[in-house]
Amino acid sequence: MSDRTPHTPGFHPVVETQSSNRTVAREGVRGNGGEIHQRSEDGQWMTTAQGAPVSDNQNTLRAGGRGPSLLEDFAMREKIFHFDHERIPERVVHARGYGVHGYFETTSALSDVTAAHLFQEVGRRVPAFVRFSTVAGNKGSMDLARDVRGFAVKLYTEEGNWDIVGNNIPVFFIQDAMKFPDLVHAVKEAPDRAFPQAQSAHDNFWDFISLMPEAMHMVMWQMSDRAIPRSFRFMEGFGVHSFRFVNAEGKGTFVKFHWKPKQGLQSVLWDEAVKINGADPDFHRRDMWTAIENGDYPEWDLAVQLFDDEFANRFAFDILDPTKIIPEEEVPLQVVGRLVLDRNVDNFFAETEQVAFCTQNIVPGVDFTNDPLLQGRNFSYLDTQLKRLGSPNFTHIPVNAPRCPMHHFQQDGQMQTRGPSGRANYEPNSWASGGPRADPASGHRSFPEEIGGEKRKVRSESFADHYSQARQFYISQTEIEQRHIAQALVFELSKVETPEIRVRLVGHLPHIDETLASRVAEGLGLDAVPAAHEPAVVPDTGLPPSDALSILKNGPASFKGRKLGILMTEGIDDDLLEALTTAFTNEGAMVERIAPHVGGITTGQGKRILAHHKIDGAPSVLFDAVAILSNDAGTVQLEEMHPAHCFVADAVAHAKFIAYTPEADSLFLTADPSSDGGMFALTTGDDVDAFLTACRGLRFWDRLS
Ligand code: HDD
Repeated sequence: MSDRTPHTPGFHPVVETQSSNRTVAREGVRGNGGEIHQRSEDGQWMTTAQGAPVSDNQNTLRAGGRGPSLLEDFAMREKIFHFDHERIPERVVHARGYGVHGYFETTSALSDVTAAHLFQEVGRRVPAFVRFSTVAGNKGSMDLARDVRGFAVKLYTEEGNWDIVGNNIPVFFIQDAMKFPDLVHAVKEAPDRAFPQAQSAHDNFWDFISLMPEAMHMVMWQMSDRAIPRSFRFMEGFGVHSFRFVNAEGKGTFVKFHWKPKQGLQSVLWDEAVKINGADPDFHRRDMWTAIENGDYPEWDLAVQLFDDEFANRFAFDILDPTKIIPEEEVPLQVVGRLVLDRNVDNFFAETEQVAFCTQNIVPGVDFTNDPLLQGRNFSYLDTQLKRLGSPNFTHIPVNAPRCPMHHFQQDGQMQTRGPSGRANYEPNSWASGGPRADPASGHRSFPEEIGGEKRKVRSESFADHYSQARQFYISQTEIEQRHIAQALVFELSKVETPEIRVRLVGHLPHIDETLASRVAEGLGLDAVPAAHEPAVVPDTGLPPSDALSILKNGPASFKGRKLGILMTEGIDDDLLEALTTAFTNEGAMVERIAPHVGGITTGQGKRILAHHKIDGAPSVLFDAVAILSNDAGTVQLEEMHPAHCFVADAVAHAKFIAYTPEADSLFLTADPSSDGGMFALTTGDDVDAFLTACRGLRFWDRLS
């Protein structure tokens, strides 16, 4: 169609492009409304959704230049009609999310424990789609809310889609799915005032939680830095529940799934999170998009914990209780595969918004357990997909469609695109071309678990210990992380307006740790630590700490994939800037330049260097480490700029590693850079190495102690 002549002489229509428009369109032509039309390079002509060429995308058909619009303008009517129907219901939880394509590859065969095709031999590779999310916030909420992160993985295996719909925290708030609506109602905005959004720091949430001792283990994780990850790339994922692998002989083995980021673990400080939300509410999605566009593909190991009935019976907690972990020290992790994310979506709505994860999507060789939360989830997800996507045919949408052959007799329904062909649409039938038949040998078979017991609404007593593992998590943290948990609790409870709720919550903490309880009580201004609530069972205070539970003990080993921000001013030394940039780029880091103007600076050697950001829009919270390169004149200029002061003061307060030219010394109002082990004076390029080596660690925590 590209050789078609324009329908209106002298008038070039705006062209709808399918590419990501990285190049700017050429040639501007004035339309008859004065608007400027630019032809894109792909030369396509606009049509309606029915394929009819459109002659004018600016003016409705009307009777006379100043007359009424005519209903027969089918192009206008169709355009507005479609626009009016663009939204579908957002997810009731996990509404804000970001999806990425990739692949999963088996690195260690598991054919002895599972019949899953994927795990039969090393090197089997299947496409994957992963959606990361926050839980409580609405679709347009900010990325750095204190919240659990969803980590939902869809594996398009040769035997169907297998969804591991997990979180970045290995336990959950509640033990029974029946309470999920209450939990979600409590954490989301109150129904009368519709706030607070995307946060748990309010009365309803803590009212509910303080009445639910089973939530205390999860609350420790949620108040830890796990709930403010630096990026999706630096967090773990967990399948949470115990599942079952079933091998070809029908033997079952319990399994828990862990995604371990090769990038290491990293979180931000709460003060950073708050400021990032203002500076860049899309911080996490931008981070993922940019990393992948740069070819820096994030990767996770899939590790499994495998255990049998004998272990399940002797383990101190019930393996069906989703508020408990099995410490890695008790059942070691076995790495069996890797997940690599290497492709951004082409269209956010078609893929990320419409992807439909369902916990009940499993494949032969994988089975459920009786975890009451998992069983309830298996009911819930299909309903949600029907509500959101409007048709039982949501599996026809490409992101949801299996990549293996499908044969069944399901037919019709809204938006059906591939009904069965031929006469047979039922089974059994006696037609020669009678369609598919169930296959008892290779079809999915449930583990033949014997089930018995009285029909009762009841919770097993084996689920009754609510504090022991909360304590184990807390004592596994470094002193800095423990302090953060106390500070988070104080912050959240200080937002609670009802004093009784605050006191009720603190009444759980003595069972977890006395020091934590008194720190929080003190932070809230309580006269004393309230009396501890009567526990359902006496907690076991003897559980040993587990290093795997700490972020700081599992941080990144390099600065790869992290971001350096260089604040630069006019006339700085070219060689120094070059040396810094080269060293960090060679490390695999992202380097972004910030200047008083986005137009950049001219170096002392006369080279024009563009900036990525104007200082006002790029506070230091957006970077993992910062460098301040200025000469005397530049320092005077920065001293007059409030954002520059905040840039430096925040980098100091957030324990960041900081490099600086000696001339920038006077910008440090809250610290003495010459005596701070996390600050590095840069005079020549030779000084860069020590700074880079330090940056490979997470932060210079000594500054805060
Ligand atoms: Fe859920 C979405 C994870 C308990 C009901 N859940 C959803 C998503 C994740 C999780 C990651 C987003 C999927 C996506 O990106 O599209 N949910 C969990 C975990 C849970 C959990 C790890 C506990 C271990 N969920 C849970 C319960 C119920 C639900 C107990 C209901 C009884 N979850 C849903 C849902 C959602 C959902 C309402 C909303 C959007 C969707 O399913 O597709 O059905």
